[in-house]
Amino acid sequence: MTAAVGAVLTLGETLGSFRSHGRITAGTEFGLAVAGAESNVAIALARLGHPVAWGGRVGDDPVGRLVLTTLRGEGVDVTGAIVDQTAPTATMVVEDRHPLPPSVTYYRAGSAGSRLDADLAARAVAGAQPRVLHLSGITPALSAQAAAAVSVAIDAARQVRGAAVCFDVNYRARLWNRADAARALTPVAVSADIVVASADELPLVAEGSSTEERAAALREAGVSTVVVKHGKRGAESFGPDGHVECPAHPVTEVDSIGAGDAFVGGYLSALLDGLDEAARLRRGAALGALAVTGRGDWERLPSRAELAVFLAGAEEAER
Ligand code: KDG
Repeated sequence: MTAAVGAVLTLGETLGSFRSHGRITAGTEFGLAVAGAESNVAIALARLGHPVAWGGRVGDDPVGRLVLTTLRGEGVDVTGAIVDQTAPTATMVVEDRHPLPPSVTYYRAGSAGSRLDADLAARAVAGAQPRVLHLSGITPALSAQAAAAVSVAIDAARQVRGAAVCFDVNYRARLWNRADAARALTPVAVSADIVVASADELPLVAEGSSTEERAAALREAGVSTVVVKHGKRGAESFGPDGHVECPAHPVTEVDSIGAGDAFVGGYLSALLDGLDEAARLRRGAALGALAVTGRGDWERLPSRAELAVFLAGAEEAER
């Protein structure tokens, strides 16, 4: 099987996520799920019917097999993925500390995913000829090799006519410090077409004393659109359509992890559908809202039909 040409391509590390039922003590039960910022975006797009491929490395172990079967089952093309015979699939433990936010511990040093390499990246881009290449700032935090693969992927995407590069800053304080992240991520951000960040991530990749100034600095450096996520307060963007704002959907939040990736999936879906910036933000906000209504990063993401039901505000059971 070959990758779907013209699809969205995303590269990164996908992990086994062990989510505790309550605080962690002896005997606490865990649910195993599949997580990873880039594959969350891929699943969001696949559920909305877009052809999408994920590339990365998993170990030859049960969690690696779960990652691949889950992504395949969600309709994500994984032909560009490699099963590494000598490194394990990364895992993370998510401690449910309700009513406090969850706490995440990563087990990914030396993982298969951290061995993402330039060869895989170049081949995945050449095979997919993507309309959109989506990358996140998590990957360069994993290893020098993974950071180089990100640059190679962007260079390769530049050879694909009409391809857009989307970069979500996704700073993870448990992987590196802000100074190292800023040094590594700024060159990536300025070589992207779309930069997505929360307001507190934006200073990592742009100079300025306000969101407006930082967005302007990125646009002067060549970025077409800067999208700023404000969580429960919605999102805004700065781009060819000027300054566009969008409120969040009020929903009851169960689990906020994955909301940002869901937002990106919705935003890119509307972009691929040829919709304007306001509609891109609206679809992003809708997916972000739906993602937080249940446990797991992506399990609550909608199909097209479910998205329509949500946007119509339906309250009655369908029966
Ligand atoms: O955005 C959700 C991700 O944070 C989660 O799925 C795991 O990729 C992950 C990470 O590095 O935090």
